[in-house]
Amino acid sequence: SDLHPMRALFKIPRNPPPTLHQPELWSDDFNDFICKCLIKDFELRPNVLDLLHHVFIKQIVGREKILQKQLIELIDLNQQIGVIEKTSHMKTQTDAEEVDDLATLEVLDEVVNSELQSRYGRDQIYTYVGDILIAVNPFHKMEIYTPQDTKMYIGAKRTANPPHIFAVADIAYQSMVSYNADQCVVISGESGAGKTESAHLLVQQLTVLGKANNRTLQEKILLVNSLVEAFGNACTVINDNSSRFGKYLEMKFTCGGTVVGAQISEYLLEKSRVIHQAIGERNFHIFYYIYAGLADRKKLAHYKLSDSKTPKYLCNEHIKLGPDIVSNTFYKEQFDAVEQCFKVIGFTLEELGSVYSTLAAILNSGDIEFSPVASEHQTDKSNISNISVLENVASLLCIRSDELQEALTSHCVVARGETIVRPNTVEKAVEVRDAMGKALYGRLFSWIVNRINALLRPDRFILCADDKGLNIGILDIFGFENFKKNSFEQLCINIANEQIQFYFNQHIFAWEQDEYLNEEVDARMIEYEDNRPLLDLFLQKPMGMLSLLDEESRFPQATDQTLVEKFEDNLKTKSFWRPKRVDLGFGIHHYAGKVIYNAAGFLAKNRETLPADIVLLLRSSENELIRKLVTHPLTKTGKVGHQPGEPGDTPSHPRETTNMRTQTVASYFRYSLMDLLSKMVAGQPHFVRCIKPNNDRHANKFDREKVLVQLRYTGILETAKIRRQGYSHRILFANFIKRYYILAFHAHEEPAVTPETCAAILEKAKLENWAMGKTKVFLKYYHIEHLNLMVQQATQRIVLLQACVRGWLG
Ligand code: AD9
Ligand code: MG
Repeated sequence: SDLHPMRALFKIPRNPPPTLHQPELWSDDFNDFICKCLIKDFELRPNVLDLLHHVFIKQIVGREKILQKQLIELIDLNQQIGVIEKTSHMKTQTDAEEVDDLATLEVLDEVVNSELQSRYGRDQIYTYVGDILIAVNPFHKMEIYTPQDTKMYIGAKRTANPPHIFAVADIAYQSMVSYNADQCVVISGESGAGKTESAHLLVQQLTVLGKANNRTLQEKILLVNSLVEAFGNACTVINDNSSRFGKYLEMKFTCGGTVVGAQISEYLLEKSRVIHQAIGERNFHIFYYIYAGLADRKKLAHYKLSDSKTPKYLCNEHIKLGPDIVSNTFYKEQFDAVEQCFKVIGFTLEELGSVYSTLAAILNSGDIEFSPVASEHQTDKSNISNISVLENVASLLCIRSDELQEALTSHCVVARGETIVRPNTVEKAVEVRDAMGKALYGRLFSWIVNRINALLRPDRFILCADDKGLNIGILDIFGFENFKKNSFEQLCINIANEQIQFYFNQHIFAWEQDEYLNEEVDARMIEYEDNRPLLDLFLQKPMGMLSLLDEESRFPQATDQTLVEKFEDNLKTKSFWRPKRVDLGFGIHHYAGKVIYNAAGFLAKNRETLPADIVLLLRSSENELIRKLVTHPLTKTGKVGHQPGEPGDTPSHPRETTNMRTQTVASYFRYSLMDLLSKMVAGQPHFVRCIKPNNDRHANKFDREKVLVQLRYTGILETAKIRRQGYSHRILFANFIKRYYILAFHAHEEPAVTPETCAAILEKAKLENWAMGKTKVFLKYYHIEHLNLMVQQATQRIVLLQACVRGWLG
């Protein structure tokens, strides 16, 4: 070919010397030229130049072996003196102005706080603490998520760019590909701190990194979050788009790193919101969207909804939404967007129709009213006072209205082998009605998630035989909550956060320090707040709070009052107390602060009984979706193993039975939590800690006190300390040598697996502050980055030089 590879590589002028195969005839000018190119592109040291001259001038065709040998020497020499010298200046302390990594600072509460504050003032919302990313919510749109930013963070050295969430995506992705290992990103922070936004940004960057070769798949994955959030998020007093469920999104990749699918797991949807919202709060977004959207399409009548009378479940006496829901253009647009998501992801029109009917049935059911019927037998009976509403619900659910009426106003009891029908009081009938609404919604949500999973499950044929595929999981749960009034929902949410904090502590402190002891590495131990006793308080069996709650829920005579007394009698710890003058109140000192709970309604919420009569009736529905919702166990599959350091024990698999009594919310909650942990423990974790800079959701407002509290309870200061003093990476000798020997040995050598070999590599790389254990090398997070970069550069050079050799040899 007329374009010589070497010429292509080094942009050699078109007119080369007369004979390329006779380098001894090359002009001095040309030799100089080549040398300059090589110096420029390879950054060769001057003493390598002599050798190079030699290679060019003295070699002749036919002596390839010698040429090769000399080139290997050249590569080694180049690596050993050139590259290493240049890149070994480790960044230990940055300018005082710009501290991207707090682990480089002398750590003091106030120093860290001030640093975050001044960065925040400059709109630098991201900061590292070692390998952990802190994200301070900017509360305004930032221009740092553009396609250019996306590009800038792909495969870049971390110190090359300002800290960013995209860098976390990159490191997770690169680690997955280079170590062939699953990864997980754990995002934590209190409600409104920015977890969900961060999760979106991670998915966005990962779809680019995953080179989704198929546009539709990329689009689908990006829409998953929006879709599930329309159903699982709601406006609370803290956050207009608050997650009311926990979400673990796994992106699936081939071993080569191409994204091939996604799977979501949902945890603990706050179903009680369907029937009741606290002061100043709203129902799940989707209800407003569908109400406005259907009104816009003149479809309200079809779904038995009225545009003048707002469904009760959407009326919070404290928010006067009323008729303006139907004319709300934002809601209408959102409805169109949700429908679009459904369609792109692959739901059929028929399925969509059923989803809308189910939602409409739930909204209508909230308007069913009951009135007491006086009876001769002193038992209270109830009647439905607005039969037309009942008929609407029945028709939307495709069941018979007389049967629905019966199931709502009476119940069957089996006594001595006989089935007896007993009437329901008004109170009981309302309870059944609400239980049906909650159950339908919860199951609809799970069904949507399962359906998405079926549609986005990676095609088996994409993954080759021995390629089981890899994944990156992103955990975004509801954040820690402390309202004026806290109920069972807050307790569950806060326990989940407690568990995530425990997981963080395990990774950052406990396991790391245990290993120092085992490996006899001398490292200063860091004190940290261990929340294990608190987890035990909640999860231990049989005396933990959830077990006590379950036990009490089994007694028909129990009341919320007897429940708190049971707590008081059994939970003997400083973290639990009974505040005086608060009826049914109890306090818990969580890792993130003190919360006063009110036990009113705990037992009912925990029992969450959906009567068998309702289940059986819904199973007779002519609508396939409705039948599916009550027939198929929508529980998660997969074995839950015992985790190291995990409190409590392995939960049993939840079973759905017709009377549902066996499965309490608390036991399902415990099961879910363990299921989640088992998924997370399988991957190498990356942590993102979101910080809320103020309670007013104001941009540019940094409330020092507020931030300090979060820094304290999340253990950021201790994290900074351990990241500075500790060793975040611990690699077995053999693995370390296999990966990095090239930095100190010849390519064809096989150095012995000994600590000495490891030390030789580290010394060659001019790294300091590492430690040698009994079986592992202990490294700081920045050592790894540095070593990886060196290997990458060395391989690049080898590839280039090999290309040259091939060129020279024709
Ligand atoms: V909750 O526990 O689900 O109630 P999150 O998820 O922690 O909470 P979310 O991500 O929903 O909070 O963020 C709250 C609001 O902060 C968002 O609606 C945005 O208005 C705002 N936010 C958060 N992160 C960013 C960001 N990176 N850029 C701009 C942001 N705005
Ligand atoms: Mg959220």
